[in-house]
Amino acid sequence: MAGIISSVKGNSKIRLDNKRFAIVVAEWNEEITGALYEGAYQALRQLGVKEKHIIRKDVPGSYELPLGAQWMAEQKEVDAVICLGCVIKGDTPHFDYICQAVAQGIMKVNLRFGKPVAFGVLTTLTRQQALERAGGKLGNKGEEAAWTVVKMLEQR
Ligand code: RBF
Repeated sequence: MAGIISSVKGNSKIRLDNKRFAIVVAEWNEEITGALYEGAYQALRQLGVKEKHIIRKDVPGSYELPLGAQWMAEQKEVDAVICLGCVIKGDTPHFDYICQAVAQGIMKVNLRFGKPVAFGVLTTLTRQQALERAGGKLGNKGEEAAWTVVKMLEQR
């Protein structure tokens, strides 16, 4: 596993049994986003996060993730948010608009609330590429998004 999050994998430097996480999940391509959710949820549980401290919020599509994340981040008790979505390139320029808006929207929520908000959004050319990253041969990006917010809470 490349990158900074490898150090979080499996255990954390801080206590997580008193931390609360929100996972915002886009319903578009739900076969993929459901698998990303499983990855994120299991990663948090494995790190010692209590079941009752993981809140799931569903939104229609990835474009709605920033607002869903904002609703979660504005709740005082929520320590970090994980956004999960899957945008697959179609035949029209929609892909670019959605990806741009979601990436920038999620970044704004990070900075506005000063809480980690992970961009666990697959932006792929094909469904196959998405499956490979949602529990397939390239791992599970939902799991990695969970490790990322934990890593950020450790840095604080
Ligand atoms: N949402 C996704 O999460 N993934 C997609 O691949 C996706 N493709 C879309 C393609 C088109 C042509 C449209 C109109 C919407 C798509 N959406 C997708 C939904 C989008 O995120 C949002 O829910 C809607 O645009 C309503 O705001």
